[in-house]
Amino acid sequence: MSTKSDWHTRAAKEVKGRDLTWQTPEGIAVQPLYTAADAPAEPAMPGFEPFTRGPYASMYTGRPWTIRQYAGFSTAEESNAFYRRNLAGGQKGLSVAFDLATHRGYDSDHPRVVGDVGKAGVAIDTVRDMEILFDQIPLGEMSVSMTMNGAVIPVMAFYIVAAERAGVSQDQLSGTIQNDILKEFMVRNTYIYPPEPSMRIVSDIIAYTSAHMPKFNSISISGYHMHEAGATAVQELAFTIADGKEYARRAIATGLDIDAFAPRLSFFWGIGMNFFMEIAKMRAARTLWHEVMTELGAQNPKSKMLRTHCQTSGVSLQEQDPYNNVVRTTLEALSAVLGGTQSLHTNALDEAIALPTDFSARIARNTQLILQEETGITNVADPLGGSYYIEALTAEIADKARDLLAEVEAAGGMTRYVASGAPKAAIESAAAAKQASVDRGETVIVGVNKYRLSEEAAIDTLDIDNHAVRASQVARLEAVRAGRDEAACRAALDALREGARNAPAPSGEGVGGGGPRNAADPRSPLPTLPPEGERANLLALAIEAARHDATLGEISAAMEDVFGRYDTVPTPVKGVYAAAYAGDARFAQVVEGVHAVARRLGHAPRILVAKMGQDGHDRGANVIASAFADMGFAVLSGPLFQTPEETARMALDNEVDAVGASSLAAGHKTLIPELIGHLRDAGRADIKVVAGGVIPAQDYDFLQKAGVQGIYGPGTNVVEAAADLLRLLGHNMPPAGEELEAAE
Ligand code: MLC
Ligand code: 5AD
Repeated sequence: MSTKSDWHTRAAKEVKGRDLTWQTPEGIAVQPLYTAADAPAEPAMPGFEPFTRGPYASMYTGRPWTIRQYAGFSTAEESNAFYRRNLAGGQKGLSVAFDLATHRGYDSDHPRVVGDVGKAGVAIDTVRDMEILFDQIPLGEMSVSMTMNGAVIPVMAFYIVAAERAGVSQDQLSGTIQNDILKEFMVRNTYIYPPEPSMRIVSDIIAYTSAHMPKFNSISISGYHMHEAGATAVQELAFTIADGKEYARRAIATGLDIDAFAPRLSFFWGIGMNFFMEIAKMRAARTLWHEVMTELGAQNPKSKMLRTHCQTSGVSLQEQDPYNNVVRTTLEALSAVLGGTQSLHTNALDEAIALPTDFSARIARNTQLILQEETGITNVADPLGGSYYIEALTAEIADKARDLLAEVEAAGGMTRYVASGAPKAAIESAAAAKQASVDRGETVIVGVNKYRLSEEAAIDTLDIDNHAVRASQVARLEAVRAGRDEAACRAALDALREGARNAPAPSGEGVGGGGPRNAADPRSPLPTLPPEGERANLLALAIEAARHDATLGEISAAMEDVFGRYDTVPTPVKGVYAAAYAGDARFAQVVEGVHAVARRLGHAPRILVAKMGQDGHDRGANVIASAFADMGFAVLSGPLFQTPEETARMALDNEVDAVGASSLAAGHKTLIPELIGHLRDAGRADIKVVAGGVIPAQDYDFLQKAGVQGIYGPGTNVVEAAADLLRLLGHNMPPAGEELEAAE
């Protein structure tokens, strides 16, 4: 019989001794062949502890995963109609995407959210909106996921009261609330309050649902957004499990019995293109969660059983040659399914450009229906169990994540680790390294950095008229306010404010706008909450306010009066991009160009990387800021959530030469022209304004007419974007490769 050593000899001959080891971004050296000697002992059966092979014994042979497409846009009426069309087309569970105004606790009539209402999700201001959103959808039967973290208290309250008005009591409601605030401070950025009161809110929701809503998952502990921000699989895995451990500890500290709430903790993974790694990640996660919950004293096996939702990766999808995205999503979905997911969202092919249309949503949904109903994949539980490679990779990724988990423990747990800024910086470094690898062509993306089409065909995309959405929301807000018992509503809001006061003493962490970075002393003791029975439950109080038709903005503001609102200023990582480009001629040429412009201006060209509106997607902005700084620009990173006027003021005060506006939440047509208007009014039309992010080609003309001088969509090479900016700043920058060829 042939041995592994025989194989090595033969393979080495075939490839003339070339090293076939694959070094992954996780630091795993993947071998070109795995055998029984590499795989750990046979794992336990699916449905048995530690659940590596899946939470349920029968897995998809008993019940396939839930096809749960995340969606929401415009008004409650329009989203409701979209949901009902999707359910008729074969979708099985609902998942609500709220707009960014709602996420950040603002009513649609608030002046800070003019560009955001109805854009990246549905606008919800009152219980009335929530009733319309679920009109004719039987909430006692349909499981509903709501992605809400910042404004989680009013949104849960609205959901419970809307169901109540439809005759469905809260104990019948099944579904999931995301309620995962720690990752918001790390990557997703839709927090409202500082970390400590935010953690109290998480605990209050766990306490409330475990007492009153036995079928409702109190949290969706999410790695997805870390994945999307550029985290490696090990970072996503370790930080997410560590977040889960932190939430469980907090809940225990308020006096809850672990087995009373842990069976309703759920997870959420991002699934990218590294096919086997993603499967191994999901299996390793179940193994590790079992370990963590055992360590915390859980007795009930259901407390130790990790159940998860997955979403295929948004960042892996491209604007160029967009039908390729159907293929990418199919592979990612297959990976999630072979990893044993309980629920799945498949992204639409127009992801890199806009929200899904009916057409693109249908293809995305059908991708799952075809996997479930045409391939036979659902007929065997954990079909990859026992694969030498999968089992070895599962063990290795789990080991690496254990090391990182130990680091988090040494730092005092995840709240403190997040406060130190360390995990955010680690993820940003991984993101910058990944971008450099794509820009250098080492990581191939078909149709983007290889096999690029000379001409792209346009596809139809969804455009939302946010002025019209805002007008209809404002009208409904006024009607609701006019029709309520004002005194009762005020009294309920006052009670909520009082309840918020009954909170742990602030530890000083970031209160007053400090930001989580370097704020907390990792050795300071955990703040002590009064036990659950002795303190007001914020969700219970908010339900009372919602019954009296208090709005989302009012409920959020009542708590903000006590907790304050939290701000952060990004501090991009340094040196990662330059290191990846060491010795690269084009990079050196751009650096030289920056020096030339600096000599002419008398200072390094100054650029403000700006985020306006409630769009907290900052991966792109951070990568740009980090890479441009490495190329010699003087980069100023603006705070998140600025109004156009605030951004203009910052540009003027700092005398920048250019503003780069990063937009990923569809606010660009409102916010960027406004910014340009403010610069012009100040007599500084000479400051160049460029835009980057998710901007559909059909908006280019509009933006250019408004004065935008460069637009850089997904798939832009960052070094070339810098070269382009140098051209705008008057430098005679040759196109890529030109001067180099001349020199050869
Ligand atoms: C399942 N069941 C079975 C079975 N499989 N019973 C017998 N045999 C089998 N093989 C039972 C379960 O026990 C359960 O009942 C019921 O069927 C449903 O199964 P489930 O596994 O709980 O699935 P589901 O209800 O879909 O719940 C999945 C979940 C949940 C636990 C992961 O948390 C969830 O739906 N999450 C979705 C989160 C989401 O959509 N997030 C979107 C984020 S988008 P019982 O009685 O035990 O309950 C985002 C993007 C952004 O965040 O904006 O940034
Ligand atoms: N509708 C559908 N999908 C959405 N996503 C975000 N908002 C919506 C929405 N309103 C998806 C995209 C994005 C990820 C975070 O969730 O795929 O990348």
